[in-house]
Amino acid sequence: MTEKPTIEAYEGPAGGWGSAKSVARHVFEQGAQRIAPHLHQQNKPEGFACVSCAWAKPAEPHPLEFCENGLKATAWELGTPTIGAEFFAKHSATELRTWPDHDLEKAGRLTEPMRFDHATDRWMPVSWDEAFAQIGRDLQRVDPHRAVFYASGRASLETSYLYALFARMFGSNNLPDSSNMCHETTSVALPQSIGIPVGTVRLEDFSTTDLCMFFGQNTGSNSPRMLHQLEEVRKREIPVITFNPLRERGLERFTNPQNPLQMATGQEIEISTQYHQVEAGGDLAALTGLCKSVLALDDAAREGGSHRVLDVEFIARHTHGFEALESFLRGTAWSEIEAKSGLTRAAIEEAAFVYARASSVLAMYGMGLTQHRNGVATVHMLMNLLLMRGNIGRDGAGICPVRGHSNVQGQRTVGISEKPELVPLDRLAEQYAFEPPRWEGMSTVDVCRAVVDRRVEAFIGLGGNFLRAVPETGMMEESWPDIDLTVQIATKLNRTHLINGRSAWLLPCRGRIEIDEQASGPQAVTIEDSTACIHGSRGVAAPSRGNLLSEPRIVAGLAAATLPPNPKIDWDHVTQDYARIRDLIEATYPDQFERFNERMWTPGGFPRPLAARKREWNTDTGKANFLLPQNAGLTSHDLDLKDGDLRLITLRSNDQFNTTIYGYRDRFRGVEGTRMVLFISETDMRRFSLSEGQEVSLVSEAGDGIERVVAGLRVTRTNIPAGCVGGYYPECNPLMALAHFAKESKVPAAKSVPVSIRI
Ligand SMILES: Nc1nc2c(c(=O)[nH]1)N[C@H]1C(S)=C(S)[C@@H](COP(=O)(O)OP(=O)(O)OC[C@H]3O[C@@H](n4cnc5c(=O)[nH]c(N)nc54)[C@H](O)[C@@H]3O)O[C@H]1N2
Ligand SMILES: Nc1nc2c(c(=O)[nH]1)N[C@H]1C(S)=C(S)[C@@H](COP(=O)(O)OP(=O)(O)OC[C@H]3O[C@@H](n4cnc5c(=O)[nH]c(N)nc54)[C@H](O)[C@@H]3O)O[C@H]1N2
Ligand SMILES: [Mo]
Repeated sequence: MTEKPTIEAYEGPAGGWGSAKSVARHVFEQGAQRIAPHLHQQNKPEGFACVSCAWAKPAEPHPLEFCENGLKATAWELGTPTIGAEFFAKHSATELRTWPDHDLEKAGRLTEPMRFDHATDRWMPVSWDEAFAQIGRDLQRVDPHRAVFYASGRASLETSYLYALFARMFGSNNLPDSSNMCHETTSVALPQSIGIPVGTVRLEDFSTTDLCMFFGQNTGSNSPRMLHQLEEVRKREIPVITFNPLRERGLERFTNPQNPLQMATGQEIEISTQYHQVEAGGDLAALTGLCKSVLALDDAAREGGSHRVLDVEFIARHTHGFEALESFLRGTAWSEIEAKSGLTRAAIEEAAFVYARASSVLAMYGMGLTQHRNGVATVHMLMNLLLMRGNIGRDGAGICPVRGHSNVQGQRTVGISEKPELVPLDRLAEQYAFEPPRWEGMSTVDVCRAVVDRRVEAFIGLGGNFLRAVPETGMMEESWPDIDLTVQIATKLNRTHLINGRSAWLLPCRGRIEIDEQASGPQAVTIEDSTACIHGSRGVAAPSRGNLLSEPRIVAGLAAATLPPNPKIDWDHVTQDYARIRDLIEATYPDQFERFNERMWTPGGFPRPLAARKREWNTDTGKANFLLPQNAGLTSHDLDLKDGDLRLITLRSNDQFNTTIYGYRDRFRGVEGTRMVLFISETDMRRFSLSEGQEVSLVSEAGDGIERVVAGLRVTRTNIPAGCVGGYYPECNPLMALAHFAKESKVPAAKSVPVSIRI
């Protein structure tokens, strides 16, 4: 299956020839004929929105507005292999469970709706009518409190809106989505700080900013098109400061594969001008140190009679809580900041000095902040840093949570949320003449807990690989077969489809890149990017072989079969022409989606109105709030480790999209042919007497007496702070205890899993 693993330092830049080669290989392996003609239509105003990351798509796109990983995603969706009745007659679920994630998806696109036959341990083809009718009958027997409507962030605004409506008409607010494992920390923290749940940065801000800061976001692998903006920023000699335990290549240097001169000459652009290898979970302390330094610089300016460093006018007019922050900062000792961040005072002051001199600052962050116990407090502290100098609501400044899936932000915008207070329920009640449920639904970790406690009767999955993506995968797989009804809407086979409820269905859908022909003609859909701009996306490739339906049709089919007829919505009619769904969205959210159908093809997308961009604050105080950590500890993990324990960061490689494993080449980290590695510092190798290449196990140290082990990890010497180790997600997910999540947002704390090494 895999070649002999090799691990050696990668000397090249991000992008460059390595990226070009990697792309060519994926296009070739997946079937070049079907893919190549469509590459130039990726992220173009009239083309399709990439199915990989959520980064913004510019109004004036580059000739080829895509990246290595976007191409892999396109190739993976459009690849020619398919799997149908023959494949499933040959392979039982028990057998397929022994296949690695990579091989399962690589087998090809699903081709027909299927029902799982427990007697023969196999998926069996059924008709769509039969599937809808039986699922509808099964669902009607389920208590809405015990039904879960999960979504992974790729589905369009149209699909997502219908899906949320279906769940609520069924009587359930159990609408968790992948952002519960991802940027939910942002969605909780930012409304408290600045009154909106999303970032304020737009693409144009990169042309006027004076400083870019990165906290725990791996641009080169996970949002590589942002390297275009960073290239431009660096050409203007704007500094970039990074906080990350690992030296991520895409944040160090970059060669633009679309720039012939750079490619020919091997010219590299330095990205980060300062790189701070903070400890895993050390950002809350590091940010506290940054804020403390800014205060000290302001003290010095005041004493010296020079220009203030704090934006006193902004603080007075627009904020609340500065005095409390000030006394917190003055009362926090540098010794504590240094101990908890793993950085020296001098290093933090060096970053603060550049920050204090920049007039407009952009702060980007990702899972390195959100997937921690104190993630919410950390995002608050980052916001505090920006607010101190009024770095919000003006050009070139703002906060930029870099989102994951291509429409994960949009799903929340159109009602996929377990939190009823975030959804305009009264308006829905009026629009569709029904009484929506008002109770608080389950988040992803709540669902996991409920599955383990046998409190879930039905699980519908709109995309995703739930059982691989969540924590506590061992216990989850054990409990899952006790669910009465499991339905998965998917493009490709994954492990979640091999562990099934009593009545189990697998419904294959078309992908966004494929032409979607309905009664009124070919359809387009819309998505929202990380900068809150809404884009149209039109399928361009012939649909994959087989008996596939589009996602809106599948959701409509399920809804029509399950719900009593409602004169206010004709599920079949609205999915004959998706413009009708957009009209419904506009009727529910008139401020956000004004003239939706007309504006959806605006080049660069049309921006949603965001109050904080105008310095209007929809918070409890009517101001932007400076907020302090609620508990005394200054770390993002707040779990004390026993001597000898380590903090495990679970990581994405450059050859995967979440649980979709494209291959075994993590080029930037020099790992090839395996994913079973343990990234560890030289210091810890000596401390535990380990040698390079040795195989060890990791044991979870969650302190609850449950034994969780991942074996067969190759010791790999890495430039990472002592005390922290790294391993790949999802291979390391069995180590994550369900109870170990961000306190206020319930995002699993995947970046600080307490572990020990067993030899
Ligand atoms: N190609 C590709 N693109 C993707 C994805 C993919 O899997 N593949 N996934 C998509 C999804 S759903 C998401 S959510 C995003 C995820 O994109 P990112 O937010 O970049 O998430 P990760 O790669 O999990 O980790 C980000 C970085 O956090 C650093 N880190 C870990 N712990 C800490 C810490 O305590 N402090 C700091 N400062 N840094 C830390 C890690 O070293 C890593 O560089 O990407 C999206 N885009
Ligand atoms: N340890 C650890 N765990 C993590 C993370 C981490 O950093 N560390 N990250 C978390 C994060 S941020 C996220 S977002 C989750 C996500 O984790 P996943 O659940 O893996 O997310 P997806 O990439 O959506 O799921 C992949 C599956 O979606 C299906 N699919 C692909 N395209 C489509 C489509 O167009 N329509 C439909 N219906 N299905 C499709 C395919 O069947 C594919 O197998 O994992 C989380 N889990
Ligand atoms: Mo994500």
